[in-house]
Amino acid sequence: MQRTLILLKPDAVQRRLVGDIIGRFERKGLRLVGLKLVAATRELAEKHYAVHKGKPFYESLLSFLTSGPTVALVWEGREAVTVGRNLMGVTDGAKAPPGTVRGDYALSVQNNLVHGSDSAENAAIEIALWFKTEELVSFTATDANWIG
Ligand code: DAT
Ligand code: MG
Repeated sequence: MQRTLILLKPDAVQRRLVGDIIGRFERKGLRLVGLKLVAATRELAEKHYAVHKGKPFYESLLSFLTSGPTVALVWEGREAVTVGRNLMGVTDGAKAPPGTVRGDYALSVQNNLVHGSDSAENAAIEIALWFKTEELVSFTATDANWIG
């Protein structure tokens, strides 16, 4: 069992795609264990994208993430990190295949609607950045025998 942090970035909220994107993760079978609307501060954005510090797009990326509300989600399930990445599609919306969030709705590289943790280790770090322990609610899904 694994957890992953998924962010619906400010473009997803502005474009009213929150319900659509959450629905895809729900229907896949992941369990929602954390959900909130966050106005990310510069400090939070810097920590979240620390790995990209110094890259040419870094400042623009921080402006984007702090430009409006973000929906922060934690999903739990088998292979949640890989499943999340697959539901999102590759970084560049122009290259992401149809059927993925980015493939269906994004054309941009930067404004690509979603963030998803890229490893279980980074998921743990990112979840701790966006959520307090008591904001996460673990539960047994009543359809667990069907979903796996
Ligand atoms: P991902 O979000 O698919 O994990 P990443 O971690 O490499 O991609 O980069 C984080 C975000 O930074 C990405 O969602 C969009 C932005 N980004 C990445 N490469 C970029 C580039 N070459 N130009 C502009 N923005 C970029
Ligand atoms: Mg990344």
